Amino acid sequence: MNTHYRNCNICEAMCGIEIKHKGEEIISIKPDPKDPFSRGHICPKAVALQDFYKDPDRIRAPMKRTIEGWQEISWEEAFSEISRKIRGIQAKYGTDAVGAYAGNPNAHNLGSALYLKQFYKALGSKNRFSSASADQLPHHVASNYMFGAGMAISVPDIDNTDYMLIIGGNPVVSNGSMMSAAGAPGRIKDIKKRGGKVVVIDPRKTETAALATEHLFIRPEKDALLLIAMINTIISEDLADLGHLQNAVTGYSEVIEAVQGFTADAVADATGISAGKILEIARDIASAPSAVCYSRMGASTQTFGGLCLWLTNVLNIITGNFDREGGAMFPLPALDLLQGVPKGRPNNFGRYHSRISGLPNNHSEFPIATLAEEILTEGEGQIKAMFTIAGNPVLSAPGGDELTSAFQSLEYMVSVDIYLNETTKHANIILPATTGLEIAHYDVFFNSFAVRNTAKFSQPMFTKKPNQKHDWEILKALSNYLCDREDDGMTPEIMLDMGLKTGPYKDQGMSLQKLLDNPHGIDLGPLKPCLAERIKTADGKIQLAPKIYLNDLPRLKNALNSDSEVRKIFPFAMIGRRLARSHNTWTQNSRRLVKGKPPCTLQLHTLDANNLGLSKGDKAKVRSETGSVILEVDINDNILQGVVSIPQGWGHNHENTKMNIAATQPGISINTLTNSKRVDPLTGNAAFNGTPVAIESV
Ligand SMILES: Nc1nc2c(c(=O)[nH]1)N[C@H]1C(S)=C(S)[C@@H](COP(=O)(O)OP(=O)(O)OC[C@H]3O[C@@H](n4cnc5c(=O)[nH]c(N)nc54)[C@H](O)[C@@H]3O)O[C@H]1N2
Ligand SMILES: Nc1nc2c(c(=O)[nH]1)N[C@H]1C(S)=C(S)[C@@H](COP(=O)(O)OP(=O)(O)OC[C@H]3O[C@@H](n4cnc5c(=O)[nH]c(N)nc54)[C@H](O)[C@@H]3O)O[C@H]1N2
Ligand code: SF4
Ligand SMILES: [Mo]
Repeated sequence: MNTHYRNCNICEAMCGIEIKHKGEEIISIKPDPKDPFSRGHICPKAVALQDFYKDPDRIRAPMKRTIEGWQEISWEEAFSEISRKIRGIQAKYGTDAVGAYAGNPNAHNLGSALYLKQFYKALGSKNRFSSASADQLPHHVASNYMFGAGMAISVPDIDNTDYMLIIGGNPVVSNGSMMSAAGAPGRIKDIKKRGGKVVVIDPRKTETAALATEHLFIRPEKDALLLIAMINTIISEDLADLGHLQNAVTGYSEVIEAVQGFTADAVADATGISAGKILEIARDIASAPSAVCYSRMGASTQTFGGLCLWLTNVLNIITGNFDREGGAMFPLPALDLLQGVPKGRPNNFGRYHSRISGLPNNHSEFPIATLAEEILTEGEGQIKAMFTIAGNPVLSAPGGDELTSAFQSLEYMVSVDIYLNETTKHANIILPATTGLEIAHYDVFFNSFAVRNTAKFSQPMFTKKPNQKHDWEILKALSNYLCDREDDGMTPEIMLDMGLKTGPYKDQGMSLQKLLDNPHGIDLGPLKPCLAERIKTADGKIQLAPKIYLNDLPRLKNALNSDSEVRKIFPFAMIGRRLARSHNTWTQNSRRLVKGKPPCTLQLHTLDANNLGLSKGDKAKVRSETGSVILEVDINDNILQGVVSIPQGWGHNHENTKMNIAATQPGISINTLTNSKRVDPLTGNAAFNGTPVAIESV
């Protein structure tokens, strides 16, 4: 029997796992109590890593779509055809005629994280997209404007705080996002054990709300109003205290000006939270020994995502809860993405705008909400060919169904993926990657968003088969073929080693070898104040009041008034939810994760169900401006009246796909109902939350 230690790389939590195996046979997958970050926590998905490894539905050789169906081809044949077709299309229509979409697993894969850049450079197209704009783009934009770098993300010091306000995040299920916090439930319980408070603001009484000191229902998309009213209260009651940040901030007087009029009384009706409660939370935050406001998906994937993330930072800063223990802090990872970023680098946000909807480009990417129209709308600059790399936008993008016709209309498409699914079935060639247990792993991104500084390298547990390629090998080969050049002999391990040896812990001898010598990982300690070194603005100060946010405030003022016309036809506000036993759209092919009661239900309030004549076990039709679906109802009082919820990541019932286990519990895709025209106009991020829908019984 052998024991292998590694990190689970499915979600952001970076849990340490211990795998007992006899050769290829896995005996057990358990938490690794010696992992300094996760300290013995895992979730059911880690155990499923073996299912993805063995999955008979997984693609294991390059496949080409022909009139007789899918045919296996050699890697050489695949790369030659792809480079020929792509260069042909670029010669005919221009380099930007080939688009690329990179999905969530790229961020969880050492090789992809390091090699995507090279691939994009070889492709040379401005039409790049990723799941970030269906997710955390407002976080990056706020960091960009306020701290001078999109990757300068502050995370809650959850292990030391006395007061945590969670707005639109469900870390008990997600295990933390833009806040890697393996074992989040325990960390939240510990706040209460220390005598602290946890307050959750969410239209649903979530699993996190159940552990909190207090939960307050909020009407979807009204969080920016709540935040600005709290800031208004703190300023007008003279409770603001920049403390150690006194000389580290510019723009405070503009903030004082900007929040005028947004009083607790003024926002109470719109938010659904009483003025008294708003005053109470604001005063509690201001008076707690330490406090942190943490806003996540609920706050970022909505029409006010940009403002929400700006105001969250402002709240933490003006109460002095920034860059100090128990507040919002910058991690200092061993491989540092901020290394080499010069202070005062020009902000490229909005340097280009998308051709059809004029959405801003951030970090060389356009928002995913605009992809379908960029493919479907004829004219100069139209996208004619696509790469999808570890992404399933047909199920994950807003208005995802549009992408079915969009992908069908392409002249050529390539997918780098492990499954034949709703997206990859449109490809001409699928290039299959290794995954999970076959790859070497180091978390390039999530150590930058983690609540404790640690470092860990996982070696591949199984050697890949001779005909298999890692994601990075595929990306590198594509780049080399496109540029007609030889292999440079580089590997992710070499790049990682160089990064570690020149990174923040170089004086402690940090290197790949050091990580290999410590298979459980290395503890680099709790988060420490480091603003002066991490901030990248030209004057070295936090920019508290960037113009783009101030200019968006008249729109927020309008949100105080009653809802739009569309609510008359579509009276309910739809939100999504995440489930403990699935990760986005791709883990549903593990039998152990999908067994049991179908999870893809419509959650609605008892009184709404009564009014609609719906009872337990009934099916309801949900209609939006873009489509309709039918699904079973789940009636309870854990959701605000007027709000309904559907899980994201489901809908595996499509023809010509091959995820056989997933198809036994297909569910529906929430993104049949979401609308690609619904975005946060400031950042271009998808606005899933609050999608207007109508419900009827069937
Ligand atoms: N309505 C609604 N929509 C949402 C969300 C929501 O909350 N509500 N959430 C959004 C969020 S936060 C995100 S991150 C996105 C995710 O959006 P996507 O990234 O587009 O979706 P995933 O399900 O993560 O897709 C992963 C794809 O990669 C493949 N894959 C898995 N592992 C590997 C691997 O190791 N290598 C390769 N090459 N391929 C692999 C899978 O087969 C699948 O096709 O969805 C967004 N969509
Ligand atoms: N088990 C599991 N874990 C995951 C994932 C998964 O699919 N499954 N996906 C991973 C990914 S890619 C991500 S990005 C993270 C996301 O991590 P989280 O953001 O923690 O997860 P969500 O469940 O999307 O939480 C969003 C919360 O916002 C609430 N909400 C919706 N609309 C609003 C609103 O308008 N205002 C407020 N205040 N709240 C609102 C929802 O009810 C929900 O509770 O999770 C990661 N972890
Ligand atoms: S919480 Fe995330 S990283 Fe931890 S075991 Fe589950 S899926 Fe893996
Ligand atoms: Mo995400």
